[in-house]
Amino acid sequence: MDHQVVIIGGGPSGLLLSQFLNRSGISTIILERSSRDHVLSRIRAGVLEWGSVEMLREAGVSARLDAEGIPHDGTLITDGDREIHIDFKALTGKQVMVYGQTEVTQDLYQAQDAMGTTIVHGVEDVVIDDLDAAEARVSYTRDGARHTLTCAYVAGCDGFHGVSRKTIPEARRREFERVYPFGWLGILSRTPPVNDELIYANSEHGFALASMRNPNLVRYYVQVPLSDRPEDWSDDRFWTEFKRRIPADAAARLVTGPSIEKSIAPLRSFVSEPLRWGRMFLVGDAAHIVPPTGAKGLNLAVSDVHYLHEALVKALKQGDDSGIDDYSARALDRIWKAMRFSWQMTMMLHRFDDEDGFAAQMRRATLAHLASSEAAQRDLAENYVGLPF
Ligand code: RFL
Ligand code: PHB
Repeated sequence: MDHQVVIIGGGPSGLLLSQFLNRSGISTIILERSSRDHVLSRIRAGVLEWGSVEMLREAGVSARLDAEGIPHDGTLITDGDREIHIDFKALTGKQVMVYGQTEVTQDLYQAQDAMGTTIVHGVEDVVIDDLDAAEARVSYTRDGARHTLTCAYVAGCDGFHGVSRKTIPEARRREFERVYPFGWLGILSRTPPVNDELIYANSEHGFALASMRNPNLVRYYVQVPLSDRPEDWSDDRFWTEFKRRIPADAAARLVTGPSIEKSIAPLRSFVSEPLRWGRMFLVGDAAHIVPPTGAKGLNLAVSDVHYLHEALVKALKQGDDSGIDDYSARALDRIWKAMRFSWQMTMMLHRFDDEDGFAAQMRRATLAHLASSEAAQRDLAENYVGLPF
């Protein structure tokens, strides 16, 4: 057998799984379609649950995270000029950490290099076979040559558009999906954050989010129609729209500047079951997508890795298959709770152009209840800081 575990995809899921497995003495190879520079150029997530921070510490990749990450004790949810402060620390005793996915990925690549693990970039046409045989087979093309590897297990960490999930016969997969009628336009700008904490803003003009990466780099978003393209949004148009959606006191102190990145992401909820198919396991975005409103995508990838690492160590080191038999059910239990939370946050905070009067009143009442009920705030805080693994 060439490797104990072949990992398809070198994003956060694949890298973190490889990091844990190699530290446990299990041999891996990562097959990644893109270049390292391309993987590191994706902006994406910004908020880590404390459980994710602890996982990264356990993986030995937290030196920079501990030095440069910004712990947040709470967040602001706003509805026009009404401000609802959700105090995570007081309500749950926990915090979250603001630290970009790009940084997490960079730290993981560096740690993998230091350990001397194998990461092959530029692979094409990955085909996964023999998942019900004694050894699984993974073939791929690189620089025009075809290669085949044998392994005990395959980890499908290749994101929503990867090949792993599609290797499971369609008739044996169950997919659940909700596509939302809008996207998020995000910009990065070298300006100071408008607020110490994130602002999730509902307004009559639609949703906006004020996030950050460091004291002089912000990540701001506005809800846009799915038909919009980044070229439709000049910086001026973005700032004008963003200001209209956040509370007036925040808009008055907002510092604007040129954007250094601008992109649009559609919003989707998606789960594919099961997460195990013979010798293959799905991890992270390969199996599930959440709308970014709850900041759960990367954090779910981390909890999947937690469950799968534990299961693979049991199977490969102790000959005990109970962990791999339970992986799908165990991970899905937590995934569905995060799905529910992300859906609820998305429904509560966005403008739905086609919504009827009743739906609009439900959204208003949800926000009014959140403003006046500590129990509702605690429920939100408990989910936002992350449910236990
Ligand atoms: P990734 O990051 O998509 O990585 C998959 C990797 O697999 C490679 N690949 C293949 N390799 C070989 N063969 C193939 N056939 C392949 N097909 C694909 C790809 O090149 C890629 O490198 O999935 P992974 O590792 O599961 O990580 C998931 C996270 O990236 C994702 O959940 C988060 O970014 C989601 N997300 C957020 N999550 C949070 O926890 N907190 C946040 O604040 C947050 N904000 C966000 C987000 C995602 C966003 N977008 C753009 C979707 C904000 C946004 C705007
Ligand atoms: C981000 O900083 O990119 C970010 C933060 C919180 C979210 C989504 C994205 O809910």
